[in-house]
Amino acid sequence: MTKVLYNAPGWDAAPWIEHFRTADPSLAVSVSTAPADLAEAAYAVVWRPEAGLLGRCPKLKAIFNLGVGVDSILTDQTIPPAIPLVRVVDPNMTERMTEWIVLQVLTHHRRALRYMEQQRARRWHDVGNQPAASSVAVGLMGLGALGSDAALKLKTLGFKVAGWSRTPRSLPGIETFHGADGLDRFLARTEVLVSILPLTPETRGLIDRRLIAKLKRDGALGGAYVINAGRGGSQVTDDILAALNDGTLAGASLDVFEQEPWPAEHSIWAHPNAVITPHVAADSEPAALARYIAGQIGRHRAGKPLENVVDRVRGY
Ligand code: NDP
Ligand code: OXD
Repeated sequence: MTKVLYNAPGWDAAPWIEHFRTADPSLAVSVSTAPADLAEAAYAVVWRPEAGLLGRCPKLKAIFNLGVGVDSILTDQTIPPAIPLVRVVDPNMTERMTEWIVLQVLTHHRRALRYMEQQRARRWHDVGNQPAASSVAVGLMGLGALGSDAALKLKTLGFKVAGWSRTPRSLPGIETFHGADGLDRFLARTEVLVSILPLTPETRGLIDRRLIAKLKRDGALGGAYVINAGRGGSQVTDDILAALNDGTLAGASLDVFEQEPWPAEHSIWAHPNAVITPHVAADSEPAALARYIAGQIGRHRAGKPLENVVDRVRGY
């Protein structure tokens, strides 16, 4: 049996353990953090693990994140740098994220918030200005596993799609920009900004008042919109709220926040042009991710290289 430590504070361990058993019965997955169990763990499967825990597992060969973003693990200085950290790249996760992003883009494009409000007031009124998707410029910050899938599906719906990444990327039918030099040109052509960036020192606080002011406000939609499903640390929520209040932004959809749960007393919850969801854009599904991780452990035991290993210097 191969000993695997499971640590995901706040999550129900039972379905994960059951799906790991189904995916590979030779994996003995345990939640025990007793010193004797930590001493024998060969692999760890974790989501926002207890600080310092992984540093107490001397036989660890690899760490598997049970979600995509690894920012909360990279802050733990006790993890030996030589242990590979693997992130999730799986169609199950990618498709969920694309659903959320497309839902938010269409919500603002088709004025769904206005129509829902009118429905509650039993008001029959065409709010007008229904531009074709082909005249609306959507821009994705982050063209990785998640951003590139959403970009291509938004393109299929007809939107004018562009993407911005750290290094040059090329995707069919998508205008691409990269690096600090490409950012202003990317923002100037973008009406609906979608961020699906990892949280790194470079992306922290990026979506602030100055960046928002650079978005295109005279496009087909007649205003600018911000959608963020990457990490809350990349946005300044108070700046987004101020921009919604003064009209610099016509709408926003936020799934992630600097602090989670986001405080109930913050005014953005009640803003009529904001959609707030509680970090649920793409949930980790135990069956799919246990299959993915068990497959990776199988590769590793067979002497093959692990896939989707995080570059700790780059931070994602
Ligand atoms: P990837 O690592 O595949 O892609 C990251 C993308 O961001 C790459 O295109 C990368 O550029 C770009 N990027 C990173 N740093 C910069 C920078 N400084 N400037 C410009 N571009 C940058 O990640 P995924 O697509 O798999 O996931 C992205 C993030 O989504 C996760 O890190 C996580 O935070 C978030 N997430 C949120 C979920 C939710 O439910 N809200 C669920 C799952 C993920 P390059 O291509 O040049 O490397
Ligand atoms: C994340 C995730 O990285 O839910 O946010 O996977």
